[in-house]
Amino acid sequence: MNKPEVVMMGLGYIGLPTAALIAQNNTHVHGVDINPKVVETINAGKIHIIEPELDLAVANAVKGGFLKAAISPKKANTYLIVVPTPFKGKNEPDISFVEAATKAVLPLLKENDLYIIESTSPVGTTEKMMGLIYSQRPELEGKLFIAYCPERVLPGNVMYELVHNDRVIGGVNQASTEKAVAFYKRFIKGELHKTNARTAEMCKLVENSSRDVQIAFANELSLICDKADINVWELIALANKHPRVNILQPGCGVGGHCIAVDPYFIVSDYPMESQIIGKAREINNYKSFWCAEKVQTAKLQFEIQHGRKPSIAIMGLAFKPNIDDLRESPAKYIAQKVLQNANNEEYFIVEPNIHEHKVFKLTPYQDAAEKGDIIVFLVAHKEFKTLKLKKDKMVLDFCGVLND
Ligand code: SAJ
Repeated sequence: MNKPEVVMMGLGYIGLPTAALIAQNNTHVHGVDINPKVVETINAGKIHIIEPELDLAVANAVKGGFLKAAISPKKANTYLIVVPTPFKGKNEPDISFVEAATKAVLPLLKENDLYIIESTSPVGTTEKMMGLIYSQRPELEGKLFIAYCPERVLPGNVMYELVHNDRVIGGVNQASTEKAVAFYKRFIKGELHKTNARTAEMCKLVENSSRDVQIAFANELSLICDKADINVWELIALANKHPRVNILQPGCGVGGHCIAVDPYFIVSDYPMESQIIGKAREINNYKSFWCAEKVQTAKLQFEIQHGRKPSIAIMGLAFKPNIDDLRESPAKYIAQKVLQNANNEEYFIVEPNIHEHKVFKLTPYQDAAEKGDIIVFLVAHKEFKTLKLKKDKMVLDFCGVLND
């Protein structure tokens, strides 16, 4: 391959699609991942994650010679850091992957290079990495372009949103912002909004926190309505007829690797100020616990009414409707909790988007709905909306499947 123009540090859910997009535009990308299996898969023109249209994009980019993966970086002009930022200790962001990726590219940097972080990061991370770079390479001080540009793509629609979503781009100075904007302009059709690095970092955290807070409001309403004997979905639909009200949908909790995580990045740095953001996390976590308790109560009620143990259909394991992603899934957590409390009842576990699971024995959704005495809807998958349930079923609908 020609000398790469771009080094992509991290070939995961965001790094790989972004690398493929850049490569599709006839730009040589050297992708780096610490996992040799991932590197091998990509160099064979294949992918290790599930995302529509990504397989073709990667296959073409590799075949065309514009994308090559390796376990270590090479000299280039632009370095993108797209690695995970997990938790450590009690909900504190862990930027050690960002730091490790930065240390790996540090020796390769030269005057006029562009260094961009895309990983979701606590406010101040870009400045911190700039400090790290210049402490090791003092001769480059002020001669690099350094910026932060968060991704905003929705899993399942990544290839479209990568190109068409607006982006927020914040440099550590004006020149860095301009340089980063010029870079993204080559691949992105959405508008590119200029700001500084700290605001761009906070913007990403605030976008996901805002959604978390709004979902917490809907989940709180569902708890209130359960006590008040009101159908929460009907209530929300009616309230949303107001021209300035737009309440989201309650569910069995909030999952995924972004919305249930990013708010903690704010709470851990600004604990006194972020009261609503912190409380929203608590409410959304509590909702999953509450759902599991409701199943327990329903089991006891059934036994008292019918003089026998019920069979229970658990409908859905994914973290949101119509996907096969089970990571950080509240539905999976509830299923596990319900099974921990099992007392010789029969269980049917359903997830129409996956064929098999190493822990759960899966049952086709029609069979489970037919055989279960208690039907617990955890995820509003489209298949469940087609079910015609018999009248004698005890139904716990935590995600509004029956209210569409
Ligand atoms: N959920 C509800 N009720 C709702 C909407 C969602 O309970 O009304 C639940 C879902 O079931 C799921 C969770 O929230 O468990 C999150 O799902 P989601 O579809 O809201 O978001 P994600 O996690 O798939 O993607 C989010 C997006 N952020 C925003 O919409 C602000 C996406 O644009 C980000 O790029 C992504 O996080 C990310 O990577 O940060």
